[in-house]
Amino acid sequence: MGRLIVVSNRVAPTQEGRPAAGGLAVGVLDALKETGGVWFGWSGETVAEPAPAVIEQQGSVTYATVGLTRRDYDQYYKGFSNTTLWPTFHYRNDLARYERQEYGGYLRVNVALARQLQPLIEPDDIIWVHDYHLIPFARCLRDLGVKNPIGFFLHIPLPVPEVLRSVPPHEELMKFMCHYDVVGFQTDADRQAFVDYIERGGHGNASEDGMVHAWDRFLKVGAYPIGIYPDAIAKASGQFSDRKPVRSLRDAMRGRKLIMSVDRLDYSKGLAERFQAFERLLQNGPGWHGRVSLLQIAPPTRSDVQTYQTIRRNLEGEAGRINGRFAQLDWTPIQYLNRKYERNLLMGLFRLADVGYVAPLRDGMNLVAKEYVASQDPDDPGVLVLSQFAGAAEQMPGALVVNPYDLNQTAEALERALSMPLAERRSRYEDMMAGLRKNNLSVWRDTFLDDLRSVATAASVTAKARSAAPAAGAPSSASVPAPVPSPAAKAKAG
Ligand code: GDG
Repeated sequence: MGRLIVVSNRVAPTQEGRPAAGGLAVGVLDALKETGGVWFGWSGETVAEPAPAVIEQQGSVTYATVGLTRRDYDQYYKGFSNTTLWPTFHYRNDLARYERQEYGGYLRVNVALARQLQPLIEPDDIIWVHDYHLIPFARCLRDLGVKNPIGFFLHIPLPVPEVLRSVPPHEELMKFMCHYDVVGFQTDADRQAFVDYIERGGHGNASEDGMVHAWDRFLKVGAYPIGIYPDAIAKASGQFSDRKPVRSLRDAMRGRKLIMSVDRLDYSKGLAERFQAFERLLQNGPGWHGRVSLLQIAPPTRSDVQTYQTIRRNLEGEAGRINGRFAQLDWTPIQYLNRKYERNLLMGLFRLADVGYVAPLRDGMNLVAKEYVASQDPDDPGVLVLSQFAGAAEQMPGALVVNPYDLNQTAEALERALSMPLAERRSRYEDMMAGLRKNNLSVWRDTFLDDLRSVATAASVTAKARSAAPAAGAPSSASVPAPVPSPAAKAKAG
């Protein structure tokens, strides 16, 4: 088996060989260790001049990181990736801005990163590219003559074609996607959005086995919902439930109920609506005054992007207003904390919470929903209230699913969760844990990589059959993906 090369915008910072724990980091690092390989991407540093990749070997894994110049960072990362693609893909066209120059920077950085990776690629490697920052990456590698199998996974939603078309270079971006051998989405709805774009735009068609033929390319397209390791999280939450910060919070609650949310501070997470639905609970149910608190942990991200500064100010205003309206001398309804906590401690805090409140306005998957459930005490589990617009809603039948724009419905779900009898809580928890175990993080990774390997094998078998018997007997392209020459090879052939 060849090595795995993972490419992501950020390479998770390593600490004695262990990256910061998050879905992508944990999942891909395991696979990298098994097969050996390379993790390539931005170091997170801005540099005065572009420089060759910094290579660091840890066991069988090579970390290769590069810095970005200020201009690259502004145009590629802050600009097109996070001010055009991120808001639009989360259905916030109102917050999106498109600048042609920034798109130019996005393409330039993709080309530059591909050039830096290319010398590290060996013939048997397979390459797995992650997320919206790197949509053109396969095309850039193909232009450099790279023939290895290349897969792409989009961690965020793909919007329906009508919304996607508001990004001016939408067609070029979708064409770039077709240069991958396998394209993976979080949910079936995202996969369908891609197929609709291709088919309704007259760019190609999809067959039932998940193969898409578009712009002279064949690729496999599928839904690969990202998971977690629920048993590892359950263990950590049990161990941390007695740590001092968790004990202090338990003592401070003095028997009150706790609703808990953890999100990066991002407008896609619907934090203002979340506060307002909690306000509605207090407004409609005076019996809850002094008996329930909302703990919102929201570490700031992308704080140099204007819209993130605005949302931060708004939320501070909302939390202050609601607390001002309802607080009593010995009770603060909303505890809003703008800081990051250690991961295992978060899991311990989740275990203490009666309700996990996960209400994004749009989310590719949302790992917090899964982590909250996995952290629960099986004998006395809490209840998950989950937005219908999180990818996780397709997978978590035991959650109370809400429309986060409907404040009354969300407030009613919170009330129901806070009052739910133990037997129902247990049964919902068990259903969800079974699903989390069945579709854990290894399943996500292995299903994707198996598909990438088999599409690549099918393509190479077809190529060999064609070169052995070019006139007759080659399998039909309807059943076996045809190898498609890279743009570089096409140019040579033409
Ligand atoms: C993207 C997609 C998709 C949060 N606060 C702290 C902390 N976290 C951890 C959580 C969780 C992760 O960060 C957040 O993951 P999410 O899935 O909830 O959301 P995004 O960051 O937007 O991730 C998303 C994901 O990619 C994976 O494909 O699910 O839809 O948007 O693991 O626990 N971790 C620590 N301290 C914190 O304060 N240590």
